[in-house]
This record gives sequence, structure tokens and C-alpha cells, in this order.
Amino acid sequence: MFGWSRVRAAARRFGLGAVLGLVSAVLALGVGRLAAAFVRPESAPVIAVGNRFILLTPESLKDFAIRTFGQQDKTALLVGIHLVLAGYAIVVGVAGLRRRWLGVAGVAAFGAVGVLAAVTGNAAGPLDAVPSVLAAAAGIAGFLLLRRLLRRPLPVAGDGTGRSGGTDPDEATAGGTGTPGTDRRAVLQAAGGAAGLVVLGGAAGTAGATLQDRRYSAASSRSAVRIPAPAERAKPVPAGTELSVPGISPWRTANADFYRVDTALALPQVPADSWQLRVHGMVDHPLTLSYQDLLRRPLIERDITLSCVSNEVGGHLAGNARWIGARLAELLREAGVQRGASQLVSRSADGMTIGTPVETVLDGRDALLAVAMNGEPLPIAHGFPVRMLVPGLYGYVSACKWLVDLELTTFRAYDPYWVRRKWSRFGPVRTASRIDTPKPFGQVAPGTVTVAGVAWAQHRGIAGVEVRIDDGPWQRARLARTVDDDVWRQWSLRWQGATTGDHQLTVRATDGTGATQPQTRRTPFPRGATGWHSIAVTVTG
Ligand SMILES: Nc1nc2c(c(=O)[nH]1)N[C@H]1C(S)=C(S)[C@@H](COP(=O)(O)O)O[C@H]1N2
Ligand SMILES: [Mo]
Repeated sequence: MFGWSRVRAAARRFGLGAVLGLVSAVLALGVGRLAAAFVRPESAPVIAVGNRFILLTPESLKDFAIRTFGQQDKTALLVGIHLVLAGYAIVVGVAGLRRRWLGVAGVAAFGAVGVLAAVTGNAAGPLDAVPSVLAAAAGIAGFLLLRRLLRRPLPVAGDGTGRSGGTDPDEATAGGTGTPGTDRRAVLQAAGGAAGLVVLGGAAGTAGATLQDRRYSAASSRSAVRIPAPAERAKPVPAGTELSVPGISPWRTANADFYRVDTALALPQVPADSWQLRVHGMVDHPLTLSYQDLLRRPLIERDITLSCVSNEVGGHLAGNARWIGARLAELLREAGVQRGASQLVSRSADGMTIGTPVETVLDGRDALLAVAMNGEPLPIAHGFPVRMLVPGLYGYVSACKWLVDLELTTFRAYDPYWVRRKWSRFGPVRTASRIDTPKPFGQVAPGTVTVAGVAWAQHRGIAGVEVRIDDGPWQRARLARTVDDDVWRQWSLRWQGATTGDHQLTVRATDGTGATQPQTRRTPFPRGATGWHSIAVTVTG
């Protein structure tokens, strides 16, 4: 009997401690979010810690996250941070219910981690510490208040002041004025206090989010933007560029479906009217450009396929869009690139740095400072107001989003973000081909099966695609027509005489230089995946 009451008391202490910790955490995060709306979005404790985490994670873990969670990697990270935080809050709450100083120290430690993450973040200043400090202060206040309320209906061992520490919880209640659980008023007060603090934290968080949208969102700036008609339209898209095969990737990727890869947990919000681009470093005439200056330049419209070095064989980190932008080469020539300048370093509003070979930008390809994507101003997630694009290079060495600074320098003098993380300094895209239909492990009817997909080798072009059924001979696929070598190409093959059973379909492409994709499987790190995309299908009928 005595044993049971102890277990019950322990369970109740745990439950109350958990409530104490979680409520304090909700209050702290809400206040942190609200304060961040006055400093900057990236200074909110959770965002700051998340961003720090992204910067510190080894490439292998990042690869794992992209593989496992795909485009949801950031959601997964935020969910993960909140789960860890919840666990921590429970521990602190349970410990703090017993010993007050443990609770205070626990919340303070949370604040310290937030401060550290915030002030060491990209483009951070000392003010970035404020939200975490206020969050911790609110958390401590909430903790102390709720602790008092919770300890009245159910006194537990030690009040943490050191005066009566160490007493057994059951003994302590025996010495109290009421029996535990019978003091209804105290129970109601505690429950009301907890609920009130949660509402307060929630309200602060919501107000913070709303305020942040109003103060920081570039959405209104984006909807006010009018992109002038380009001086040079996109090349006509020949009939037959897009095959009518169900299940194939559309030739043009809708903005909503375009893959997104970046390190930004909170999307950088850069209004067009305050945007400036500095061009400096090894140039004869450093210059600064406003958004209007950029729009006044002759704009060209181009279909360009963009792909990510992290794409696995058969993966979906590639897309094709119609972009409008100013010619980057012309701007650089106006600035006067000095002899010896080998690397163009682009910097974003969120502190990303990307290094591109100057000679590639100047070799006549359509390198752009892009302002529009598929007939709209750049979406915020894709770099509004201005991003860079260089056909033929992976995004990590060319496609800086939220671009604010261009510096001409040498490869010797500077290592940009990904290079510091051991990715290859140069990132020409590797030839890739993908089977879109049938789907992997899909079922198809016997007879004739249409196998189709896309292949890309930007700036070299796709000269051929072949498909192999099981260990059979390579069969030439039909290539869709194409605008030019900077866009991906659809292909299809009629697989005749498909017999019931399991089959393996494999694809490989040959680029415009005559080089066929190698069979050797290589991981995306450090210079892009290689190998043939192969899928298993079942023919049933
Ligand atoms: N500011 C910024 N620009 C960036 C990145 C980034 O993390 N931050 N990622 C690059 C990478 S790795 C790729 S593949 C492309 C992806 O562009 P998208 O998200 O528009 O598809 O953006 C590039 N530009
Ligand atoms: Mo990328």
C-alpha cells in the first residue's frame, strides 16, 4: 500500500513537473518570437539554433537529411528542435519542481544557447541576443509563478530554498493544511495559471508571426513589382518539345513544383525598393545598382534548367523554368574585370557565398541576374528580388539567391561556403537521365509499355538517350525536340513485348560532346552523382 502511494506521488510529481516545464517553454518561445519581430526573424531562438545547426552539420548528415526528408528537410529540422526542446523542458520542469534553482538554471541555459546561436549567425549583430534573453526572462518568470501555483495543491519535497529541502513528498503533505487533491481552489488556480501562461505564450508567438510578416515580409514588395517586357524574348519552343506521355515530368516546371535547396530556415525577406547590388573587388569601376537600375537594362528571357549537385541518381533536384534577367557578362564588362580575376563571388542577404569561374560567366552563355521566373517576379523562396543563374553549372557554384553583392577575386584568395565544406570548387553539371514513367516498383500491363523521362547536361546538350530492359541490348529512345543545350530534354521509348514478371529498366544519356554517362555509382559529394538510373517494375496481366 505504502509503495503504491509513493509510485503515485512520483508519477504526479513527474506530470506536474512536465506541465511546469512545457508551459514555461511555450511562454519563452512565444516571447522570443515576438521580440524577434522587432529585431529580425533570424534572431528568434528556435530559428537561430536551427540555422546554427545547419551551418554546423557535417555534409554527410545534410545529405542524409535531404535524402530522407527531401524538400521537407527544414520542417523535419524544426520538428526535431521542438521535440528536443520539449524533452529538455520536461527534464527542467521536473527538476525545477523540486529545486527551484535547477529550474531557473535550466531556463537560463536554454537562453544562453539561444544567445550564442543568434549572435554567431550569418549577418548577425549584438541585438540578435535580445529575443533569447527576453525569452529566458519570460520563461523564468513563468516557471516561478507556475511553480508556486503547482506546489500548493500538491506539496512536494523541498521548495528549493534550502530551508526545508529533502523532505519526503508524502511527509510534506501530511504536514500541510489539506490532503493532496482536495484543495479544489488551489487545483483550479494552478490549472488556470498554466492555461493562462500557455495562452499568453501562444498570443505572443502569434503576434510575433503577424508582426514579422508585416515588418519583414517582402511579399507586398513582390506583388508591387512590374517586370518590363524583355528586350529579347525566349527562343521559340519547337512543336514536339513536350511529349504527351502521362507521368513524364512537365517540360516546364511550375514555380510551386520547382525544387528548393538552401540553408535558410527563415526565408530572407528583401524588398525590391531597398535592394542594392554592389559590384566590386578586382574591377576598374566598382558600381552599385538599384532594382530599378537593373530593370532598366536590356532584359532577356531564357528557358534554363537548374539542377543541384546534391541530386541523387534518379532524384528530383532539377527543374526547368523560363527566366527573365539582365546579362551578367555585360554588367561585369561595364565594371571592367581586371586581369587575373578568376572567381566571381556572389553573396546573398542571408550571408551565403557562392564562387563561379569568371571565364564561364564571360564565355558567351546566358549568365543572368534573374528577376522573373515563369512569368512572375522571382518567388521569395527562389531568391526575390534577384538571383544569379549560369547555365551549365550546378546551383551551388552559380545560382545565388537573394543576391546582394558581387566581388571579383581569385580562387586562391577566397573559399566560398560550400568549398569550405569540401565540395568541389568547380561544379559543371554532370550528365543525368531519369525514368519518370513507369514509376519505380510500379505495375504495368503486358505488351507495349511507354518508358519516358528527362535527361539533362546543361550547356553541352543531350545527344542521345538509351534504355535497357533487364540485360538486353541498349535501345535508342526517341528524343523530344529542344530549344537549345541549356534545357533538359524529354525522351520516350516504346518497350514492346513486355512479358509478365519482374523487370529492370535502366537509362543512360549521351551529352553533346559524345560522352555517355558512366555506369560507376558516385555519391553527390563532392562533385555530383554519377551512375545509371535503374528501376524495377512488375508486368502483370
Ligand atoms: N542564398 C542562397 N542561394 C543559394 C543557395 C543557398 O543555400 N543560399 N543554394 C544554392 C543551391 S545548392 C542550389 S541547387 C540552388 C537552388 O535554387 P532553387 O532553390 O531556386 O531551386 O540555389 C543556390 N543558391
Ligand atoms: Mo545545390
